[in-house]
Amino acid sequence: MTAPHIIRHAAEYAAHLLGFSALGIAPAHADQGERLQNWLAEGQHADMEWMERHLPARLNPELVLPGVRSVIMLTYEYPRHDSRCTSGAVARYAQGEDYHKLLAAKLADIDETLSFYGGTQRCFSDSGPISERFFAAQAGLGWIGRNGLLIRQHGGSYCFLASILTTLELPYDSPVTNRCGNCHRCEQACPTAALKNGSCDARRCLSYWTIEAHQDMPDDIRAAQGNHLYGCDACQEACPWNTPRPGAPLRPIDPHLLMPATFAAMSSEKLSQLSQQEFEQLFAGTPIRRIGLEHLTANVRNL
Ligand code: B12
Ligand code: SF4
Ligand code: SF4
Repeated sequence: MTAPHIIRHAAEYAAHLLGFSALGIAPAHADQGERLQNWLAEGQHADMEWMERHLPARLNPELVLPGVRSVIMLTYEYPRHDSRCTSGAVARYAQGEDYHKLLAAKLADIDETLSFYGGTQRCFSDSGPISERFFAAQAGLGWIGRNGLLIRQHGGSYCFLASILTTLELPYDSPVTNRCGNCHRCEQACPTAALKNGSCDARRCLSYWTIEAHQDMPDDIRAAQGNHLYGCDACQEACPWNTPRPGAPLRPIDPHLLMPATFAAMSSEKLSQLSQQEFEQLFAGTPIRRIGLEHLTANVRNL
């Protein structure tokens, strides 16, 4: 049988070659506490009812992968630069191609490597019933900030998280110290006061209202929408850990995640008048395609 640290090394090597910026490992049965249940009980998930359905699996990874022992957590950088285009602000994570697809292909390669060592895996990136921020923190990749996001001391929060549940027993990492200190900048910067007690209330979050919601935006949220066309980065822009530090290593950004020039230069007038065919052509294979033309034009009209 191959020694666990050799398997870990093989996974790290594969992850590095595939462009992931860091890898950490947590025990699959780490105690998640009651934060998620409380958040759901308070209705903070708004109309994302799938979150209630996922609860048993979220709390018990055994239901997702019988025999699971370890959760490998990975970070993948997305663009850090200013997210405004001509028509409004698009969240940095959503500017280019759909990351679900991009990362699924990469995760499948690591899955194959681990299978070679006798593991059975399930892989996700924002696509499955697993608390990705919780496991990323347990795996020592960063801490959960007051904006609810996973923050790295040397890299901030502008990254996707991806997870691999595996039946292999691997060497585990330890959580790192929370470095938010007395800072509350994210809470102060949130346009809708959605942040409290270290988590975000989706009922007030612009990311929810401009992407996930299947209901009309309430007037008080609409009044605070500002130039947010799709998603919101305000609580990340305010975070000092997202300011590049002198001497910090430059992290290359996958060109697939950059915004195409045709979209970047498009006016809000043009965007609000797109035909279905033009919408499909412009946004095929991007996260924006997911919300559909009607939701996008409603967002544009509020700008
Ligand atoms: C639902 C969801 C949303 C919803 C709800 C947001 C929310 N409050 O979680 C909406 C649509 C609003 C949303 C918005 C955004 N999201 Co989102 N979202 C998710 C999703 C699918 C589930 C999150 C969830 O379960 N939330 C409920 C809360 C209660 O659970 P949790 O955040 O996992 O919290 C756990 C831990 O944080 C832990 N915990 C927290 N504090 C503490 C303290 C202690 C002591 C302990 C023990 C545990 C603990 O307890 C919780 C339960 O396990 C995850 C992917 C995933 N499967 O995890 C992506 C995810 C969290 N989203 C992500 C992103 C990028 C965003 C946005 C930045 C997008 C944007 N620019 O518009 C915003 C940021 C909003 C914010 N400030 O949180 C990334 C975060 C990457 C990162 N660096 O952290 C994720 C991980 C997707 C991914 N794979 O990359 N999101
Ligand atoms: S994403 Fe925007 S609206 Fe949501 S919590 Fe962060 S700053 Fe507030
Ligand atoms: S802005 Fe301040 S409080 Fe908020 S996550 Fe960043 S360091 Fe923590």
